[in-house]
Amino acid sequence: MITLLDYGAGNVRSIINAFIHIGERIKVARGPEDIMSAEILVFPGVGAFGSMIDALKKKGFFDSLREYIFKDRPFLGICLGLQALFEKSEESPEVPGLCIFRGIVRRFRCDLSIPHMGWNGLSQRKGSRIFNGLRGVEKFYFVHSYHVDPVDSDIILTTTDYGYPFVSAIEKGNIIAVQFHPEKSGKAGLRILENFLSIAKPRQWIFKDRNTRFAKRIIACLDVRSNDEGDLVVTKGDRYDVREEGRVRNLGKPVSLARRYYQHGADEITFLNITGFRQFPLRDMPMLEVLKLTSENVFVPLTIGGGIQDYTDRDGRYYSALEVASEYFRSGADKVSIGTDAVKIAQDFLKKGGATGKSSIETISKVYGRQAVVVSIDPRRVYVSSGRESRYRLIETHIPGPDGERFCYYQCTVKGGREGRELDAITLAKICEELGAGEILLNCIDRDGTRLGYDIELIEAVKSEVRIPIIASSGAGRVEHFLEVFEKTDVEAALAAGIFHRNEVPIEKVKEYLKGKIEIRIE
Ligand code: 1PR
Repeated sequence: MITLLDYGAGNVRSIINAFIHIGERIKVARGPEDIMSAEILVFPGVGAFGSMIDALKKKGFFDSLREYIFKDRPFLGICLGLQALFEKSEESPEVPGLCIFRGIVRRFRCDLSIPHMGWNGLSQRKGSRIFNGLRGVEKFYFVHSYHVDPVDSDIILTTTDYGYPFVSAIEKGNIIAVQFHPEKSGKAGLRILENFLSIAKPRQWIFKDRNTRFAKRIIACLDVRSNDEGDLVVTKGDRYDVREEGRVRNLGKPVSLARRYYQHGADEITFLNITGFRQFPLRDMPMLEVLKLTSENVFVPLTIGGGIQDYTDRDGRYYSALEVASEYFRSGADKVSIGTDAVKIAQDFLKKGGATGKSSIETISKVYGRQAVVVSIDPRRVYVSSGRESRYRLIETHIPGPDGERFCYYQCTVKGGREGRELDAITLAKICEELGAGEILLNCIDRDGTRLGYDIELIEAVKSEVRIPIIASSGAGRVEHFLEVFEKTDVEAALAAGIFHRNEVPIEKVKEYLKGKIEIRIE
């Protein structure tokens, strides 16, 4: 029986599901006594270092966890569960860690996008049972802005390259801790969990010493809403219009499509509840159910968007965006995506001349970490006649407007493109980054569903202004479009919907085509 330490800050459902999937029984530690009586303890940390340590102390876990680990009892730490073992973190310098190992947790200092979010390899420094049965080509899912820097190099199990080599796993006696998320790393990650439990397995040297390479991600997006019969379906718009002959297009069921994409090698799945802005999303229980069911069998990151904002219900009860997001995380989401509310927040920011500390972006990223907050932008191209004087960020375009205009900006919209706002996409992205967003999902209404390829000008313009990862979205029609967006821009991920749903270009075909041209994850 595995005991899981849950201090209440994130998606522990995934790790529970992963262990259940490999046939293990798991119980959640309710108090310090459960830690001391554990046969095997798993600590999947998420969020920010300081709030994690505070939560461990408040719940009475801190001292028993130290005692358990000092006794060299079987332990697996994941992500912050690795970082917690060290003396302190640059993320919260005033908060001491568990001090099991000497060393500190440092913020990445490199020119690449931070967080380090996506699939990367491992390079072993010593043999370990946890790599038994792997081939050495596998990649694992990372999502973090800080990494450990141990004083004692003997504990280092693997390093990974991101700007420079950083320590991505440690092992000492019965203590193993990894920076990546095995529960989100597909079949290879499940194998690591199995190996961790097989104490008797021989030590293997699979990931030979070498530089690791960060992969570009291919993301499948499922726009979900109720159809005219009231069933929750995956739909797909043409420039955001999801109706055909007056009826909502039905392209399949969310859970089974997500499973199919996982099997086909999707690096991530995104669900967008596209009518979520209309009603209180927590009343929309089917979306929570979709997440719960999906996370039982899909072991790559799951993002959910739609309706994430503060809300007061008919009885006057107020729900914060943080509460809404928490419910999604508890149901299996790894990230939440904020659309309409992000535009409102950015407009308030400009009006008031700064942050309030109260917005959904700030409150959710403070508790769950910035990597858990995606901002979904729904921009529409607006042409202007001259490149001079504008309150919007203009782009000189190679695709002239109807009257030969050579300049345009990308207007932000809300409510699924139904209403435009006086704000451009570049300004929105920059403000959201400043407020704590960890990633931008960059759609484009003009390209959505057209199969004409991604809007490279839009993507380049936004990418050059922010440091957080960008997911290019809207317009993929052929495998070549994925290559184009990765060659012409520095985006970290490309998302598509229609071509996957209609099976016109399956994910395997995209990966087959990109293999050898672009670094990608191959299972
Ligand atoms: O505003 O916080 O409630 O979030 C609503 C979310 O739903 C937003 O992320 C918004 O992008 C999305 N949304 C709202 N209405 C629509 C619609 O289509 N009518 N979907 C919509 C937007 C855009 C992409 C799409 C790509 C790829 N979908 O996610 O999947 O364009 O499509 P393609 O590969 O077929 O071209 P809030």
